Amino acid sequence: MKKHLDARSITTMALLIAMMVTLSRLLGIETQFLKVSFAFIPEIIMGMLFGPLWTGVGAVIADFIGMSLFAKAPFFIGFTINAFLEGAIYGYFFYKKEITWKNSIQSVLVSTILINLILTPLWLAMMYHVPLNSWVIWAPRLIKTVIWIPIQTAITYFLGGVLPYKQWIARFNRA
Ligand code: FOL
Repeated sequence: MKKHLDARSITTMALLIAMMVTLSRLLGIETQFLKVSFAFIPEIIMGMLFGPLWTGVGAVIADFIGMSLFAKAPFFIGFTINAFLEGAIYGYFFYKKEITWKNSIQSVLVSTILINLILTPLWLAMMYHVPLNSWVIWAPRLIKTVIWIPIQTAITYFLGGVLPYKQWIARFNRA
């Protein structure tokens, strides 16, 4: 893993963070109990280029920027933890790796189970003082999960086909 980031890496990170903020806060759907967005796309690219630690850090920065510019709810630290873990998951599965059906499915399942089905229900119950078994937490979430797993898996896999990641990795390793 990179110990420090050079100027080109910082510029690339900044661009990907800006894309994450835009996709999640401006082009995403957000209700009190559910979020749907395509912010995972720049996040996967970050994971391929920079690995788990830096992608986690980048996702945390995107959370801070998004919350300071476009907050629709009070800040809650649990979602910052989610952001770090989701970034770390994409870095773990895609850093300097070819995107295959296998790691696409694995990354989607691990992030969905850990973040969307375990941690987020806990944070929402704590934040809104509703019981953890409340239908307002689970009904929209289970519907989203069933629809979203195939969509996110397919987008992740096809991203692997269109991104010139071998050139990127060669270029970033030379620097
Ligand atoms: N606090 C912080 N730090 N960041 C936030 O984005 C944030 N957002 C809210 C409140 N405090 C915050 C607004 N409420 C979900 C739903 C509502 C919500 C926050 C999160 C939610 O369902 N999140 C899912 C989906 C995330 C995704 O796919 O982008 C999650 O697993 O975190």
